[in-house]
Parts: sequence; structure tokens; C-alpha cells
Amino acid sequence: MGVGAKEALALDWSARLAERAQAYIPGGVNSPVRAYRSVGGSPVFAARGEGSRIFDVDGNEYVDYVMSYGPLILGHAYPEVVEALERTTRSGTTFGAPTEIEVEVAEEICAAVPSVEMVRLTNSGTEATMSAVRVARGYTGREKILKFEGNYHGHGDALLVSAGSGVATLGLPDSPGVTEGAAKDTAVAPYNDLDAVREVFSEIGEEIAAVIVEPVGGNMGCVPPEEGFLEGLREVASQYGSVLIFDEVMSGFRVARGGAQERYGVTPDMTCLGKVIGGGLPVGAFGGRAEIMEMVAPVGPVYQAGTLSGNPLAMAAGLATLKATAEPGFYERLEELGDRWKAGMTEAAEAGDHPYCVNGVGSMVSLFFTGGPVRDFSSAAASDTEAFKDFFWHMMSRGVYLAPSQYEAGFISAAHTEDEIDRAAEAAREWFASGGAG
Ligand code: HOZ
Repeated sequence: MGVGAKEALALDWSARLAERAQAYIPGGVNSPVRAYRSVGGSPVFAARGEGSRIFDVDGNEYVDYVMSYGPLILGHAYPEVVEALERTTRSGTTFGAPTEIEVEVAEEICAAVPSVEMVRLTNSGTEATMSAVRVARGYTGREKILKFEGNYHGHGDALLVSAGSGVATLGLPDSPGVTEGAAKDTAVAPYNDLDAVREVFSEIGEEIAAVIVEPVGGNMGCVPPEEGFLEGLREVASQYGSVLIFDEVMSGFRVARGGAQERYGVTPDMTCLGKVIGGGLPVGAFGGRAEIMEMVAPVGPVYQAGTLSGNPLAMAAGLATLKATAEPGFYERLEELGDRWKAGMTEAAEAGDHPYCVNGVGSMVSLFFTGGPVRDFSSAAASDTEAFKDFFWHMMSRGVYLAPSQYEAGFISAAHTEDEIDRAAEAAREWFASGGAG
């Protein structure tokens, strides 16, 4: 079904731009997942967004469930965010000097996220995770870290081992260019597997500086933490004096205002943020207990810096977004929309015979083409990729824009309507009822 569906979409201008881009940008894209390698065809070039909708350069309109991979919790071009950006731009876009708005954003973050007493703002999630690991190493005087298969913490050398997101999408081995030295200090365990964690700790626990985890997996599709997993990590990390880092770049201000740590009631030592806190502009942040964050220069000896860190535009968009998420009922509504999506997709899948598994935490959602449960990278990787590809193009042909990879979560924003969610479920039902593909 998908091949016809793909051809039915007019994507001529996108295809021409993709060809032009490939001459000058590797793969024609500035981040690999966008290249559509796992679904075939050439990427859809975006022209503009409005609320829950995205319009491509050929004039096709879609309901967007990518939402720029998470930042746009309010939808595209949210009026208060646009106004804040216009106002701030007129006063100057960067100073290389501290500004009041950075302090306001830091105050908002510290007030909302349980583990964060102090925070340092960066330009991306990658910078945040890289820096958090460096701080944890400086704080503990140890070198090794433990991460989880299929979790993605940006593209810093030590964290690219067994990574999700684009690394999993392209089926890459651990990236060439990462030195043995950088990779050898990274231990890997399967997600949701506390026994494996305990085993690693029983062997090298005294050498582990940090355990870094996505408390809600979002880079192998959406994979929730099983009951007791985060609590167990907390216990083991404390027992061995290792720093527990929650990478909440996706889940922060998304699955609850205070992130997964608020939702599940487990407080890490350090937290990485990004996406929502920049309201659609490039941003990242790492924070944690004051005692740990005081290791960071200029207070402490661990160096971290950035010319554009805390940039006024990112701060303005972020602050406007964080204030909107503080409105009463904001997360309850997202929760309802997420539940509606899960119920709708489950009902749709029941109309056919293809194995499926619907996962979701609040407004982060995924549909896998495997009987499930999907609880770690190997169960996510059991998803039928041919079926995903076909489903993807079918949904696109019905005006539903999904991430072009099984290994990315879907995101619902406050701008989505019940009717849009129902129409996505109806489009999915059509695919399942007609026998899907595979
Ligand atoms: N690593 C991003 C989220 N998993 C994907 C970003 C992109 O390719 O644009």
C-alpha cells in the first residue's frame, strides 16, 4: 500500500531541494534521521508550521506528530513565543554577557525540576549530556559510565555506544571516529534490566562515575520505564557512590512539568534538559544538586563554556513556553490527548491481524509492528520495518506526519485537537483493516 501512497503525494519541490542539498550537505540533511533512509523516498521539506499543522514546500498539509522531535509542546508558531522572540530580537540577539532572562529561566527550571538546585544552560542536549558526564567524573574522581542500549544521549563520543535514534535508524555500528579510549569506559546494559545493572556494578561499581538513563526511553521509540526500574537505579547508584543522571532532554517539561522524575517520584543527582525548555530554539541544560554543580567552572575546576549559551532568543522562547506549561490543567490535557491517541491506535490495530504494540507516556507515543511488549532495544528492534515503512507512507498520504523512523517517539502538543487524534486513528485503522503490509 505504501509505495502507491508515496507516489500519490506530490513531493516534486521537496525532491528537487533534496537533490540540491545533497551536493553540499552530507545526505542533504543536518541530522541523519531527516534523510528518510529507513522509509525510502526523499525527505519532505517543511515550509511553515501553524499550531498542530505543518505545510511542506509542495503545499501539502499534515497534522504534525513529530513536533521537531519534542520541543514544540505548544505547537508551531505559538503567539506568545513569537511575540517574545520579536520583542527580544529588537533588543539585541547576543551579548556574551549575562542577562536577566537567563536568571529567570534558571529559576523556573530549579523551581520545577525536583533534582535541580543549580543549572547551567547550553546550546544543545548533546552539550548538556557531555558536560554532565564530565562533571560526574570530576565529582567522583572515577572514569567509567553506565548507559543503556537504545538510549540516545546526543553524539558525544563516550555516549554514542549502542545508541538509539539515528544510530539505530541507520543500523550503524558504534561510530567510526570514536576512539577506543572514549568507548572503553562506557558499559552498556539492556533498558529495564535491573539484574544486568546489578551485575555490572558488582564487577566495576567502584569505578563507575555515573549511570545515565533516559527515564522515559524516547530514542528507540517510546519505551516506558517498568515499575521499580528507576527506583532500582537510584538505589544501586547511591550504594556505590555513583552519580545518577536522568537525561530528560525529551521527557523534561513533557511527561510532567518536573519531568519523569516528578512523574515517577525518583530523584536523580543530575538532570539534562533541552527541547521544551528552548521553545523551539537551540538549547540544552544540565543541573543537579548544588554540591555537584559547584564543581563547574568558575566555581569549581570542571570546565564547560559556550559563546551562545543562555542566548537571549532561546531564553525568550523557552521562558514563554515554560510559563504556558505552568497554566492549570496544561499537563492534564496533554495526558488526555495521549490516552486518546493510545486508545485510538489500539482500536485501529485491532481491526487487522498485524502484530502491534502501542506504547506511550503522556504525550510521548509510539506504535510498533511487533506483538510486544516493547520494553528495551531488542524488543523495539523486533518491529517489522517493512510494515513501518508502508504504514508511514500511508499515514503521510492521509495528511498525518510521523517521524521517518521506528526509533523515534511521536509527540502530541497542546495545539492538537481530539478530532485530529481521531482522524489519525481512522487513517491507521484503514491501513490495518486492509491487511497492512510487511
Ligand atoms: N536525535 C533527534 C531526536 N531523537 C532527531 C533529530 C533530527 O534528526 O532532527
